[in-house]
Amino acid sequence: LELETALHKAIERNELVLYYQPKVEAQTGRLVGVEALMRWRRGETLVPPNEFIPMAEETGLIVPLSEWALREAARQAREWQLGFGFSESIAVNMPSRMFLRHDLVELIHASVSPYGIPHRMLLLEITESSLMKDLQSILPTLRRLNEVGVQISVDDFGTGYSSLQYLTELPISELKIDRSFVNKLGREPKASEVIHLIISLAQALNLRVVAEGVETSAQMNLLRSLQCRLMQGYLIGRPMPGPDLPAWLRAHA
Ligand code: G
Ligand code: G
Ligand code: NA
Repeated sequence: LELETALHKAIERNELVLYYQPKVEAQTGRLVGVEALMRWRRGETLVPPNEFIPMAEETGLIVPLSEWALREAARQAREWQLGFGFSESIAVNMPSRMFLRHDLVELIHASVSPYGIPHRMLLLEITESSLMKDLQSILPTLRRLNEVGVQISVDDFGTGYSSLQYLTELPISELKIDRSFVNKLGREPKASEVIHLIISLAQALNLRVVAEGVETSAQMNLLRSLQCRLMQGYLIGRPMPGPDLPAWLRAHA
């Protein structure tokens, strides 16, 4: 309960921060977007999301946290846009609870418009398991988001029992291969077969595919040979504070 009260106050006390992890094109290394990942600055410590997101989901605090993340990501995108012409996508993690709201499209509009960020630049990540669990209720919101140009990415793909029937009909843009598969690449023969299957599925459905959790160049090379187009992971870049992105870009070019 103490943690809950503290988190409640964290927003107004400016204790939340977003870190950003680059997502790049596998063949060229070119930046195609970033994913916003939340951190909580509590005194001297930077609390990782797995220590407060589950509690926030249980208590409903995830709603104000997600609203804050949308605004803050838009603000940061604007700062990068003015600073160095950033025009790539910015991904924000969204719990299914947010997609169950009828006013999500309006909320997004209110979050990005003050900063002049086009809806096209915004990508919302939803985990495969929460998407499939609440699909019927979420679908109308997904369609409205799609109409205004907001893109949807299915996170932790391969762990959540997607209905292939539904997948063909969903207004989504991207699948993110769960990092557990990437982690097993080169060690377990089946991992590369599963990844190959997800990539083929994505191609058939005309979706982008991203490998998450790429940590070694051996994994990167295997993923390239499997025709994986986009990658994210510690090898490419760790999640970093927004102001560090220009330096990462210079070092990475
Ligand atoms: O950043 P880190 O690797 O510690 O993230 C751990 C988990 O927390 C990931 O599954 C990530 O999706 C989730 N997470 C990180 N930031 C956010 C956020 O802003 N909102 C939500 N809902 N989940 C987040
Ligand atoms: O997709 P999801 O939101 O669950 O993933 C984001 C989480 O993965 C964050 O906690 C982030 O810090 C973490 N992460 C990002 N890249 C890597 C990586 O290369 N290896 C590992 N183990 N975790 C990573
Ligand atoms: Na994510």
